[in-house]
Amino acid sequence: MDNEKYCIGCGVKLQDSNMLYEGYTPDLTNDICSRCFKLRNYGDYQITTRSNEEYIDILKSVNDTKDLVLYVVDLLNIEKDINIIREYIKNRLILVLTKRDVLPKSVNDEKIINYFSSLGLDYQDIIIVSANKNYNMDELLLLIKKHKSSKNIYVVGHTNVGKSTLINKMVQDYSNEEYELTISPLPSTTLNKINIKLTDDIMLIDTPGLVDRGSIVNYVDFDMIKKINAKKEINTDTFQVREGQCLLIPNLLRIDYINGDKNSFTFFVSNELEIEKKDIGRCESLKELPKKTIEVGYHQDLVINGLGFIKITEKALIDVYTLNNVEVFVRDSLI
Ligand SMILES: Nc1nc2c(ncn2[C@@H]2O[C@H](COP(=O)(O)OP(=O)(O)OP(=O)(O)O)[C@@H](O)[C@H]2O)c(=O)[nH]1
Ligand SMILES: [Mg+2]
Repeated sequence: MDNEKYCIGCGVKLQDSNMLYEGYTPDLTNDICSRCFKLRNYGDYQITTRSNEEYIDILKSVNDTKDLVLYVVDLLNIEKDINIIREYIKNRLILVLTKRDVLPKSVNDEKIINYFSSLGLDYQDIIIVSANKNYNMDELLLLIKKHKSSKNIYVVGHTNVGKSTLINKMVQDYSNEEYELTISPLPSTTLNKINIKLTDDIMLIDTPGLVDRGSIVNYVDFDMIKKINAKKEINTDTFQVREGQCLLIPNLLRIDYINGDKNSFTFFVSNELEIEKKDIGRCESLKELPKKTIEVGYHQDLVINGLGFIKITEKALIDVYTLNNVEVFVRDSLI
């Protein structure tokens, strides 16, 4: 049966004819699809794949407007090239750095802002927030009011960065509506544009996120995704390491210290992940995984896309083993 009703949780068009196809609901009087229903009520998730062409089409449609954009970036998983957004949209944008709550409180916000200022992204304003901890939400609303050129405000960014969570928090804080978008630690939760009226003058528009094929979340199971997803402030683990030693996160990552002075490696990853230090000669674990040899400079971060990052103090030559297709790179230290 054809209809024009869309799921209020993820934006997908609802249908009652094919259980195996997205947007299915047994009863078209429902407001949400079965996938959102199961996710919300049982934490049970059906993988949905989205092509990035669809995401890019959505960005192009945003570019056709002159509306303000909130470009949301996850502080634990900063994209290798955050400027890529400018290939698709020329709109005025506010850079919203979210999930502040997972980084240690001792980290200075100003340092983070300075880091982003140096990346060359053209934005009207920048702000650090946490939707979970309600941090800087009033300030974000003020910035929206200051920079908006019309009623519509688009919320864009990679999948899983926390776009829908941010909108839910704003609705909770600034509107009388009961509205709630579906959120999850898995990729591609939101499937379509969704308009959410915040006030008479502000319409927030949620969008599906770009799926990053280099992220580790594409190559592990649901239980592991939940473990990798940092839910609270990270208790960083620092290891003093010398040549001939290796650091391991079981099933996910191995770093062999091949060459360099005595060094310190600080892990910014979910507290639920165990980290072990061993002698290379006495450890065979994870050597079957693809290896990448990397030269790290003074005060740089080794980033494992989707997992987090490791701050390394001194120059080093390391062998990094991780799952196939997972992007690994170095950048100047964030912290
Ligand atoms: N610790 C922490 N986690 C957050 C925060 N905001 C979102 N998350 C978590 O990040 C994950 C992804 O959140 P979503 O809001 O579904 O992300 P999204 O950007 O809408 O993702 P897509 O719809 O797939 O594009 C969920 O597990 C959220 O609980 C935050 O401020 N702090
Ligand atoms: Mg979403």
